[in-house]
Amino acid sequence: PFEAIIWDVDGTLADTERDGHRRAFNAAFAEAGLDWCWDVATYGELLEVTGGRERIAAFIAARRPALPPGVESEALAARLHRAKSRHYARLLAAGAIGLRPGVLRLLRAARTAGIRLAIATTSTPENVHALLAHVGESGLAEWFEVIAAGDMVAHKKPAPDVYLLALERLGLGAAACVVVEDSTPGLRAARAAGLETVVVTVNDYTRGQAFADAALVVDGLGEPGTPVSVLHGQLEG
Ligand code: XBP
Ligand code: MG
Repeated sequence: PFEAIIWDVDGTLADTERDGHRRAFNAAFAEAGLDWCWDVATYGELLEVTGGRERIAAFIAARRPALPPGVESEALAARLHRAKSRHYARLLAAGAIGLRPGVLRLLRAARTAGIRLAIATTSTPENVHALLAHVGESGLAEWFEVIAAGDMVAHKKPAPDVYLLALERLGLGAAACVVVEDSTPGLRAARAAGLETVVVTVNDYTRGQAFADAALVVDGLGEPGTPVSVLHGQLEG
């Protein structure tokens, strides 16, 4: 029987990328005196690389922006990413990002039904807590029994590691869980861990991606009275 829902965070619980992470990266670049600016379209391309530090390093490797003299790119990426995390926490504390419509209702319904909740994210536990602390539901982080994060495993999504860690900590097999994801790297990670996955498309970043391996693709979780479009579903019929 179905016992737990494992949630992705970025793009799934909340639409964090464009107005959260992207703005925090740009604030870190500006603070470091760099003239790099990730516009909305550029950031969409950079999202192919999961993990913020890895994303900065990949940007440096691919686009070869001017680096400060004598600075090594991995060290710069690590330093910029620490600053980015600080800016991201500040944006969240200012209330910049809320949960996606329907998420809170679904979480409440799951709890009422005795379904366990977990998180599997590429980002950090600190970022997850910063988000969940500022979306208007006190104690929300405690609703999740397990928070499995990218820095706890050897390989970030699309590798299955973070989902396998979530299963291990839940003490459940893949067949007892359903995943909610928003992106191709996330779907690949969940499927590689043997998990059935519902994909909720979120924005122009993920809407056009290939989700053939998903059990169900919907364009939102909706609220009562709001139609949800099923874009693609193997669970139908
Ligand atoms: C989300 C990510 C993250 C965020 C940045 O992937 O790739 O890298 O963009 O977070 P997913 P950090 O939703 O598939 O988990 O800067 O903390 O890495
Ligand atoms: Mg995501």
